[in-house]
Amino acid sequence: MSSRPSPIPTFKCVIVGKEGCGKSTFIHRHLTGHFEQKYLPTFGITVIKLIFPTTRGPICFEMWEGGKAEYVQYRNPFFKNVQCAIVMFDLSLKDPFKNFDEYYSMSNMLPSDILKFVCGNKADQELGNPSPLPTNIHRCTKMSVKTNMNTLLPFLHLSRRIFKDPSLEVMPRTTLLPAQVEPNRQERQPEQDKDL
Ligand SMILES: Nc1nc2c(ncn2[C@@H]2O[C@H](COP(=O)(O)OP(=O)(O)O)[C@@H](O)[C@H]2O)c(=O)[nH]1
Ligand SMILES: [Mg+2]
Repeated sequence: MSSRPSPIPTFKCVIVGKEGCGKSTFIHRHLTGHFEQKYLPTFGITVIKLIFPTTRGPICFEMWEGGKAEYVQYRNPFFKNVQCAIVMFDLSLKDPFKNFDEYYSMSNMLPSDILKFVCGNKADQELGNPSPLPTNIHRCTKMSVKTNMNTLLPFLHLSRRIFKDPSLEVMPRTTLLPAQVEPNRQERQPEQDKDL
């Protein structure tokens, strides 16, 4: 009797925010564990699946990122069947929440019950006196993709809400990298022979 592994629960998650705020770098950080210093603007729509191990089993976030033109259009495939959203601001700007309504009100294009996580990236470069949070937003988590501060929190928060389990824990994806394998004795033999 063959037991097929059950499919990993997968959720479509859009990431929105002004160009240059760090959306691609955030996804790349989770994908590779590295910080990308170069700015490579996103054109069109990119979709990358990120699978995280959690205490409730693996969860997959299908991350949708659009270039500037993509997510401002109404009724486009970007927002179709979306289940959660990460709204990102750039704290290194003089006025990080300029155009706040533009990004936050994308919720008008999303179902009202969508799960959202709002974050301010580039906290490592935050200016001394940031502008206050707009009144219709209650919490904006500071993050730095560069220093890896709070980068797992969006997925922790969203997974806890999805599974309705406030004690759920998410492990970083890098723990999925294969463990370093010690070569067995036979494989080591030629190396040792050389020393004889
Ligand atoms: N200082 C700093 N720079 C960052 C951080 N996150 C991203 N960046 C830089 O911001 C630039 C734009 O990032 P990118 O992810 O392409 O922005 P996107 O247009 O929102 O996708 C790149 O040069 C990144 O290296 C961060 O946390 N701190
Ligand atoms: Mg990008």
